[in-house]
Amino acid sequence: MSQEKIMSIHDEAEKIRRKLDEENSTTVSVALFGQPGAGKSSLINKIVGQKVAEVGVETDKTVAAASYEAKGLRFVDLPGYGTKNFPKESYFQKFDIQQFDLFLCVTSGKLHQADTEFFQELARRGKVCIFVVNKHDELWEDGIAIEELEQRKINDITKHVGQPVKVVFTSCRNGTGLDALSIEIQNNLDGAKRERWARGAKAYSARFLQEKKSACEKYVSYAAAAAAANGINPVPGVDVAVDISIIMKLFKEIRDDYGLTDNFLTNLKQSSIPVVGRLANNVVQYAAKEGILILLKRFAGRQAVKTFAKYIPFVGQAIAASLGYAITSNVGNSYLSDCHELAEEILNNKLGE
Ligand SMILES: Nc1nc2c(ncn2[C@@H]2O[C@H](COP(=O)(O)OP(=O)(O)OP(=O)(O)O)[C@@H](O)[C@H]2O)c(=O)[nH]1
Ligand SMILES: [Mg+2]
Repeated sequence: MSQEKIMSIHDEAEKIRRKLDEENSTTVSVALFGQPGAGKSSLINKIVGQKVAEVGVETDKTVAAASYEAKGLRFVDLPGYGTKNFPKESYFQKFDIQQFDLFLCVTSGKLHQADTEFFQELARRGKVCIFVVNKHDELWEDGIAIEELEQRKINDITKHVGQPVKVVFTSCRNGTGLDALSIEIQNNLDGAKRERWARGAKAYSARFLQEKKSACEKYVSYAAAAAAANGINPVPGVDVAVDISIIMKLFKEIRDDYGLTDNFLTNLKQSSIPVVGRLANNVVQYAAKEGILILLKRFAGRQAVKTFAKYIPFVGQAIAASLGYAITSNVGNSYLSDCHELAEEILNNKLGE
């Protein structure tokens, strides 16, 4: 390899490591507010697809906001606006309201005055707030169509807040509106945060799964480049070394993004649906170092290597042209593909953890 080429790989390696760090430190911050029992904790769990918040017990927010973080998504359950402990005058500063990417006002009954006032303050400061009417499954009145009941809710909220607002109806019980809510949140984010949301939030539709895959592909290209640039483990069968620990970490993150926990995978391996069992087996097997070596060997032997040309500007010319990157990016995308297909089967067959 020429001196010049070695230099540019070195520079690009530095850059790609910084990019990977940057990507890993991107967080989406969502704040929730609304009356006790409206379903804020339940919604957080549904959105992220993990039990992070306790449901059915009043979340203690008498001394502080309750904060939960998973997969680069941060949810903060705010205490009541303008109470004795948290007066209006100091509320915005106390909870650093300006830092949040967006707000969810969660209701299940009537909108309360404190929520209306807080919303109006947010609107004045140009912050995005989505109204979530939860417990849609309980919305019922004899002889009145559901559309009419929904419209009444929307009218009631509009009347209270004095302006047209975005309203999403959800049910944590039967899943109604969870996809719509997640997409509405995503539509209000840009750039890296948008991708972070697609990766971290649970997919309730094929469309969202596809968004997840695109966001993961970009991440795969970064990690594959870093793994190729940081060559320490020899790849069997070729004169190339890559960093397996980076690949291992990448695989773990892809599994997390698709909600494939160890427990869930163990259950899926026993599935009566053959393709589910096979994919779950792959996902578990390739997670370990021995499995990664099998994949590396498989792709080292390939003649034609598929690389993602659109990521070359991020990855760098010299790294993108290297054999190490061809192998690591193929290995990464093959793992992503297994996780994605498995997630599609889970969604289509309504398999729960
Ligand atoms: N029927 C129905 N019940 C729900 C729904 N979402 C939540 N619940 C129930 O409503 C109760 C309160 O839910 P939480 O998620 O704890 O409500 P919260 O807003 O976090 O309450 P606080 O922490 O007290 O502010 C629990 O018993 C939930 O099981 C829903 O969509 N439909
Ligand atoms: Mg709660």
